[in-house]
Amino acid sequence: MAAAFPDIEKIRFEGPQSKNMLAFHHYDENEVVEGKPMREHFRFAVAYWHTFRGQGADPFGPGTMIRPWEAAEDTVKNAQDRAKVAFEFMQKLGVHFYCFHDRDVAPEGKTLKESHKNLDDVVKVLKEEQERTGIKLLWGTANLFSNPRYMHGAATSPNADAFAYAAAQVKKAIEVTKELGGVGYTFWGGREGYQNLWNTDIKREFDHLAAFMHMAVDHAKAIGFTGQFYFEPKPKEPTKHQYDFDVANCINFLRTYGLTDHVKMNIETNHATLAGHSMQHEIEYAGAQGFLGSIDANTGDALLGWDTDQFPTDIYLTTACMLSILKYGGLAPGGINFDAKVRRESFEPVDLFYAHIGGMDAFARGLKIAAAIRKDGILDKMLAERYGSWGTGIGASIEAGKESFASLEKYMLEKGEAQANISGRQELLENIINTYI
Ligand code: XUL
Ligand code: CO
Repeated sequence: MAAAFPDIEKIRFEGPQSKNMLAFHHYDENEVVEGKPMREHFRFAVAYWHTFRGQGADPFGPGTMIRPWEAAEDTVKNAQDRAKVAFEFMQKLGVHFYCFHDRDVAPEGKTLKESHKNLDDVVKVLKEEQERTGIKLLWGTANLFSNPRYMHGAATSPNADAFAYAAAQVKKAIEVTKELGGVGYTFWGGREGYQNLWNTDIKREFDHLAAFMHMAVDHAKAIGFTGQFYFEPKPKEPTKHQYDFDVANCINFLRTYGLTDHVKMNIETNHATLAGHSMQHEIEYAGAQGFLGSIDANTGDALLGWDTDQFPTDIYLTTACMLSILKYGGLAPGGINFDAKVRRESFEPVDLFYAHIGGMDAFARGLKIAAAIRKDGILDKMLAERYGSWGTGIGASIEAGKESFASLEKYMLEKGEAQANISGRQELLENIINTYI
């Protein structure tokens, strides 16, 4: 097969002064930060669905993308050729992981049997390409939302046959993820939610979703798949209300249904903002509760209300992400998957390179800035001061579990008034962060 990107050489690190925009200015995969090379901090992954299947269609018009390797018909042969294009792209970009849905990599057949076979035929090529390049699968997943059979949901469909079909699809998706040595498997509940409460039995749907995830965990055990499961929160789109609303909501679901030993969070930036949170909030919430797994890196547009999945270029955002990720000990075996698409007007193949290079450079800068902030210890120092009252005296005694309402009433009756508060210093802190950016 002829090269798909013949004019593009391997993307190299050239440093901040370089004017070459097909080079990294900040991402040097071998640069060691906090004792680890950048490539290990990030474990960047390309999202097969956006980068190799995104056509740029929107509700107002069809796709615009020029992708010379695409044939008129979605055949297994074309899917196999596309897989080779994907690996050429990832190798030239210098990314070491990718993620896919079953239906991104291989066409859905007329029957489940045919779909399984199509998938196996493409997985064969993916495996060869992985061996040839050393690129690995960060996580696999199943598309349980495109086919009309899933119009009411998959694991939460009122139609038991839709549930059964989804189970068969996920069984196969976990098996091919294992076959490819995938280090994770993600659940994103494409249509697991509701549009209307008058026709919805919420309790039953939650029970079904939990039963479905338990079946996945059981099957993984049965076949010896030891990868990490992830649950990816998103509050809305396509349904009005998704059951996997945000990190807090997902953790509550996992706890309620006894799934906490098996599933961590895969947190996506644009989903966080759709939920009215920042990405930093979501990472912190997951990290604080021991559920930080992996992230889907992208960004929304502050002026548009929907899931635009743009590539992240905002250094302030990546700095906040990396500060929290470093704080909780990193992402491995998870990573940073660019669940992001080039915009409809960026229709040439080279735009795929610019997009990923920009995202990787933005995270590299975020990492370096976060490491510098941590090295100076300024945030830690201010936190220690703010919580100083818990280090000694009554605070230390409460934290040690030695106090009660009665003892605290006695303490306060004797003391008379709480000690004076200290300033929150938000403006100072924001200014300090800006001195590093
Ligand atoms: C959808 C989304 C998905 C998941 C994988 O918004 O983020 O692509 O990441 O199913
Ligand atoms: Co995602």
